[in-house]
Amino acid sequence: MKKVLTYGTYDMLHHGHIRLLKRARELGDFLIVGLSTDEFNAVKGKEAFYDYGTRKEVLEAVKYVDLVIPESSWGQKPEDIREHEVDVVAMGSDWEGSDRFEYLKEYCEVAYLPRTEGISTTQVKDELSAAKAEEKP
Ligand code: C2G
Repeated sequence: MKKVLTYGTYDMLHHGHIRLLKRARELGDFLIVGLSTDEFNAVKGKEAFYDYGTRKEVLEAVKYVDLVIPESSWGQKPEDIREHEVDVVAMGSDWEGSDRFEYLKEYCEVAYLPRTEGISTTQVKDELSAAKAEEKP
């Protein structure tokens, strides 16, 4: 069984996330998602709209996802790879060449998949708040 591992915040799930998960899953037979905890999001300088439990519940309902584990530090990846016998770490191309991932080539394959353009959680939040502001009399 070829096991794939990816990481992310996965807040306010959108089609960019779904396409990434679909393509990551297609690299093997089993997809694990290291889901950033609320505390780790703070380390990443991100604040998710939904808490970890809610984001995990949503991800576990996605047919491409086989297992969700917490991502609570940058450095846990080699241990995750060993513990779950991961063959490929797959990330969106915005991470291509990043020190956060390149070193993992010592442990397993690292694949970067093209990001879906024109969608991001930040963009959705901004557009919603702008629309709300326009509504106000
Ligand atoms: N993504 C994508 N297309 C988008 C938006 C996101 O392909 N339009 C991908 C990202 O490249 C990433 C995944 O979806 O691989 C999850 O994105 P985020 O939730 O923004 O995750 P990120 O903040 O990049 O966290 O240790 C790594 C980090 O936890 C990654």
